[in-house]
This record gives sequence, structure tokens and C-alpha cells, in this order.
Amino acid sequence: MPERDLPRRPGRRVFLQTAALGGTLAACAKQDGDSAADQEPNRLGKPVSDYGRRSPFEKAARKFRESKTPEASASFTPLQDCHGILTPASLHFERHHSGVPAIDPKQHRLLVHGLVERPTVFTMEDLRRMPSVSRVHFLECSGNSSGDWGPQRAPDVQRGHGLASCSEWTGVLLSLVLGELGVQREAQWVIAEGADPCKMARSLPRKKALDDVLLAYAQNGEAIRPEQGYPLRLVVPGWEGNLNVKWLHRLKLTPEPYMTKDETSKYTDLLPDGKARLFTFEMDAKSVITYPSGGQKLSGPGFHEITGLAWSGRGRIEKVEVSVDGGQTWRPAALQEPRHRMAFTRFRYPWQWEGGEAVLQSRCTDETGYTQPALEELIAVRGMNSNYHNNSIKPWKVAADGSVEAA
Ligand SMILES: Nc1nc2c(c(=O)[nH]1)N[C@H]1C(S)=C(S)[C@@H](COP(=O)(O)O)O[C@H]1N2
Ligand SMILES: [Mo]
Repeated sequence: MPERDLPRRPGRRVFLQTAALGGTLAACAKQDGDSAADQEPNRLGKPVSDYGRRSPFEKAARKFRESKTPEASASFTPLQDCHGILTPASLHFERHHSGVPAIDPKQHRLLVHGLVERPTVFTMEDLRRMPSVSRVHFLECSGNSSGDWGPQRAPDVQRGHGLASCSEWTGVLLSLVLGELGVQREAQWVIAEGADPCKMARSLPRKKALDDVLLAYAQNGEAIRPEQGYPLRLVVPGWEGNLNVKWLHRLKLTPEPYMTKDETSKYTDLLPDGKARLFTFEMDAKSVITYPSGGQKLSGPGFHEITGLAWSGRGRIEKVEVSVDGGQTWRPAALQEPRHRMAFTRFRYPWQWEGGEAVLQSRCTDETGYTQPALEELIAVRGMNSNYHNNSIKPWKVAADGSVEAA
């Protein structure tokens, strides 16, 4: 990059003096200067269109493993390419156990029955007529980061942490619907069932059902995508992804949980003493640096903004600390406002990279005072027999040439 093209002014902010960023600015300035001559000012651009598309220069995409059964697979959000706290619906991670059903919203029904005074069948129109709310919440598969328990590490933040996304969800509070139908005293659980062939079903305790659970029909301002459960899904704020039943068609109020396959043979954690944890609903506080992260390469020494995401299933993120020296010292990062409860929180930390090796990591604390553990601390409590709920601190190693990999 022709650095000499940069106009030199005294007192320039230090991050503009770095070779890499300076070079980029110089290139932009040059292009801007030339653009009037290069572009025909009278050539018209594209006309208006009925549904937006991103620029053809943008390539961010979900990743997935090649599989013989792609209908029972998962795709990962490219967290390294996402900005702010919202995940575009087109990049929201996917986890389907039997593919994406094609559902006509006019034909779709939600049956609410069991221990209620007035069992009712709702159409989508019925639900859309009811008072609505919009809430920003993350969704995380409890299998996220499961590859990081052992010595083998996911090579990048997308495959290591990309089974988590964050959206603004709009719908009706389940508490409102249940209040209308009259919940009987013996009803302690709500069984939620999806309309896909695997009949995904999970038991939800009454207390949570009457708290903040949503019957959601919209995501980031438009109808929920088929992959996310169109036309109706349960959003259970902060609780493991699996409970957020998609293509929701039935809720049954019962005195006991159903002990379905997805809360017994799956989504339980075998502990070192041979007992298994059941109903591990809440997602523990977790954070990860998305830049610089595995597979990326720093353009050169000087200023870099370390940035990443933090979230907790128990409420708001109160603090994120960053270490750039392998965990010897920790300093607070700036948190983007507003900080929603059970939502991604963006953190940022200014860093001068001197050019040597460095190990970068983040750790977060939520409003309950819980702090994200190191992997060794987590293994000391939970052992190595279980896959789910790995919320450990994630270190990234920067090499002297600027390349980044999992530490
Ligand atoms: N009906 C139904 N609901 C479902 C699933 C499913 O396969 N079928 N997968 C669950 C799992 S394991 C997760 S992690 C989330 C994933 O939601 P997403 O695909 O919108 O990211 O949906 C949950 N709800
Ligand atoms: Mo999941």
C-alpha cells in the first residue's frame, strides 16, 4: 500500500497512524477522488425491487457438516461476520431433527388442552389478533461448543460457537393465552410439541410458562423463517435451544413432565459419579471473541478493536473482561447498550498489537453475579462424559505473523 499517499497531519489519533489501517484509508481516499471521473454520473442504477438482497460482494454464509442425513443436521451462524447484536434471519443457525416442514399458515392450528378450563384450538389469525410483544433474545443449542471439551478444538468461532444467534421475536405471551384458558391448580407442566415428523416434544415447568415464554410468529420484523419454525414457535428466553419448539402445534398442561426422548436419552448430562443431570434448562453465561478469532489474520501491528459477544440464560450481562496476555491480567471491555436480558451483548476492547505472540480471551459476568469459568474449572465439576452446556472461556492464539488459531 502506498503509505506516502496519506496526508500527514500532526496530532492524528494513534489508531490512524498504524500502517495497515493507514494503507486502507489511503486506498479509499484515492478511489473517492477518482470515482467522479471513473463512474458515468448519468448512468442509472438498479430500479426498485420487491424484496431486498445483499450486495453481491458480501459472502457471509452458514456452514454445515456434509451429512448423509442433512434433514437431521445443524448449520452454524458466521459470528465472525455479524455486527452488533442481531443475527439476520438468513444467517440464524439451524438445528432440525427431521427437516423443515412446509406449513400453510392458513391450515396451521395450535391446540391447547389438558388441565385447562377451556381447551381451545387457535388459528394463526386468532393468535395475531391478541396483544403482542417484541423481545430481543438469544437462542443457543446446548450442544454449542461441544467439540471444545477435549483436546481437539473447533478451528473457528463459527464452528465452535455458531449454534447461537440472537433475534427480536414478536408474538403473544404464553401467560396471556394460558390466563384466558384458565390453568387448573394441578397443572405443573406444559408439554410443547412440534408438527415436524420427529414430533419434538419438551416439558416446560409451569412457572416459566407463566413468566416470559413467547408464542412467536415473527423474527427481526418479518414472519419467522421456515427454518426457524414458521408459522409458530415457542421462544423460551435463556433456556436451552431444544425447548424452543418449532412448528408448534400442541400444548398440553399436565401434573408431571412427560420424560420425552429429548429430555431423557438426549439433553441430559452424565456426571463423573454416574448420575445424570436432567432438565438443565438455563444456558450459563458465556462469551467469545469474534475478532480476532480462529482462521483470521491480523493485517499488521498497531490498533485492532477486539470485539465479541456475551450472553446469559439468567438475565443481563453486567461485565465482560478481556485478557490479551494469556489470562494473567484482565481489563473491562465496553458493553454496547441497550443490554437486553437473555440477549447477545456486544463488547469492544481497544488493543495495540505490538506484533508478537498473544493469547486473547474474554470472560463475562451476569446480573446474578455468576462468572464464566475456565475449561479446567468446568471439567472439575462436570467431568468429560457429557456433551452439552460447555460455556467455558475461549482462548485464541495470535501468532507473530498475525494468524489466529484456537489455543
Ligand atoms: N419441532 C422442532 N423444534 C425444534 C427442533 C426440531 O428439530 N423440531 N430442534 C430444536 C433444537 S435442538 C434447537 S437447538 C432449536 C434450533 O432452533 P433454530 O433452528 O431456529 O436455530 O430448535 C429446537 N426446536
Ligand atoms: Mo439443540
